[in-house]
Amino acid sequence: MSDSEEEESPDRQLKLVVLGDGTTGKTSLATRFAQETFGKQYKQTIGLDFFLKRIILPGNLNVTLQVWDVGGQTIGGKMLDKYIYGAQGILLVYDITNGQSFENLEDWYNVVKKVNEESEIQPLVAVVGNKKLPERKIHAKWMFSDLKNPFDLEHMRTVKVDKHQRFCQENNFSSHFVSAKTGDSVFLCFQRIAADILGIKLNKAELEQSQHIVRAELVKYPEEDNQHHNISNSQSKVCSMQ
Ligand code: G3D
Ligand code: MG
Repeated sequence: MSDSEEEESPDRQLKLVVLGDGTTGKTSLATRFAQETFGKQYKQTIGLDFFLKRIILPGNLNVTLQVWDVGGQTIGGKMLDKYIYGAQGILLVYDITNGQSFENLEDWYNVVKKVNEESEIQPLVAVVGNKKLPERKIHAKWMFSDLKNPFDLEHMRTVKVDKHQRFCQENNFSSHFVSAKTGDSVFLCFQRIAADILGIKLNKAELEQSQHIVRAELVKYPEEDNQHHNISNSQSKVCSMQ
């Protein structure tokens, strides 16, 4: 495609809202997707927060995703309707080790239905099972191994996959399992949601590629170390390997 052709196709913008109980990992998920980071620099969300992230879907379609994090808003929260209003996609996030957070998705969905009661176009709803747990429990299981647990909290799962799938089928929701901590399937989740909203089909190769993005940190050493490392400045960069 030539430069001029590219300029002619404007970006599509989609508003996505991340809902669910506190501590299910909503902020971690949004941050992981939009900034490729996890934990640390995040503090309890106050007020209206959204991230912007541009992705490219098949057909060279540029899509800017507005990912809204509802922060500390609970069901019945005053601002919640304002967040949800106009969203093309809703992510209902629960923690796979916390059954109650799954049960409560029904109530979160009821809020979505209420906001969209009079709207002709309904948002796409995605159920996202995330995998959080206090670090010490992971350590108890993995402390004798040098390997990092690649499955996050799979071994602590209390919400059965069947139950999750049934909920999705009954309500026509799209179904996702992610780990905001390891980054597993996070990009894939957002990519599938965007593609579904826009009616774009992702082929198997595209789906697989998005699932297996492994990130590696490239450290650039200071000048005096250059004879060993042959790298010229001290900034760090991030690279994606697929
Ligand atoms: P919230 O925005 O839904 O309230 P947060 O949730 O994103 O603030 O996450 C709450 C806690 O869960 C954080 O732990 C965070 O690190 C952890 N968490 C989020 N996602 C995952 C995940 O995929 N796996 C694991 N193991 N933990 C996760 P802390 O201890 O920092 O409060
Ligand atoms: Mg939060």
